[in-house]
Amino acid sequence: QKSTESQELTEEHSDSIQYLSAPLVSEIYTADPSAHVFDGKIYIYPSHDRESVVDEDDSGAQYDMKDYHVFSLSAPDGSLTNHGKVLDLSQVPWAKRQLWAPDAAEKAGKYYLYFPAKDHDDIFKIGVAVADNPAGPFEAYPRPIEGTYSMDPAVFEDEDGTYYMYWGGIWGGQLQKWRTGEYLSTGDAPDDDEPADDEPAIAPQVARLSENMVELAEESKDVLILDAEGNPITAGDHDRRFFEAAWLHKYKGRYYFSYSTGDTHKIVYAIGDSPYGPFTYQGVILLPVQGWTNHHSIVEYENQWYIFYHDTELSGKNYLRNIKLAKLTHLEDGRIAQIDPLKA
Ligand code: FUB
Repeated sequence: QKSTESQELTEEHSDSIQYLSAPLVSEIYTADPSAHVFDGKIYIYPSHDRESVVDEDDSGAQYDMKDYHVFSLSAPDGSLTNHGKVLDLSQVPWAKRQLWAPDAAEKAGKYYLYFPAKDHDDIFKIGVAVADNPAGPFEAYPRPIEGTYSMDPAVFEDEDGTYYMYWGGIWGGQLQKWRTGEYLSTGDAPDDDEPADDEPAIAPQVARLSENMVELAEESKDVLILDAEGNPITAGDHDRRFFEAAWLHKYKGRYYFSYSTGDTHKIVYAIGDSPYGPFTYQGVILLPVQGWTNHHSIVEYENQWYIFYHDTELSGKNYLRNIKLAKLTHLEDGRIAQIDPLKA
């Protein structure tokens, strides 16, 4: 995950950039913000970026995170509370490194933190930790959730009280190494094990969660993302294919699956009529931010929708990010108005 044209551009003109929003947190670096309304407040579950001695490489080893912190906002324009550290790598027996983008869910007064990490064989899996309070601290289960792999979990509660977990990320996120149903790696280049450009892109995964919230209730299924003609988006279509950062929200009875396009740096979305998809590609929600990664969540608070995202305004370094938020608008026809995070 190296510099790109957009990254170079924003660095070159960094004095003149006008950002859409200010960083929410400046005392530590934060990224990948998953926001939820719990108890009338907005709780944010971000990654905690830090300087690391690990060299940058194309698998993203420099994103070498070791713990999670939780924040809450009394309202989108209200005061921010830092609830401190809620889980440390040393408290997760199965995990070796890289605590990447987490998400959280509430059920029956318990709070669940879902998080990816590389296990002791350096294979990404997804774990879960539980708390009595949205601000933690969280206690991790001793093993990853069976049937999960890769990274970037996002949990969606449907109106009937069913919970679904979406996950996956290609390149450093290893999703391309699970195409046979087992981990199979033919090389260490980011795109080794990817399909040919004209084949369907690698699909993110979805599975219903069990009643107990700490297991999958079923084997995961591919999340199909189709173009307007009903054909799968292809692996070579880097402007539209799934890369990482899955998120699901529901608006007026329809399911909106949004994600990052990775090396083209956009947050895009597709709409479907079932939480399992298929989803039809619609367009761009968030144009490239400053920095290589783009990762978001979408949440409604008092009849207004918001997107939480990150950029690198505070550090200028891809792996030291800061979270932000902006208003998000659903248009009359159900499409989402495009947001430009760099308002020049
Ligand atoms: O924060 C580490 C990784 O960077 C996340 O898991 C990806 O979505 C990207 O934001």
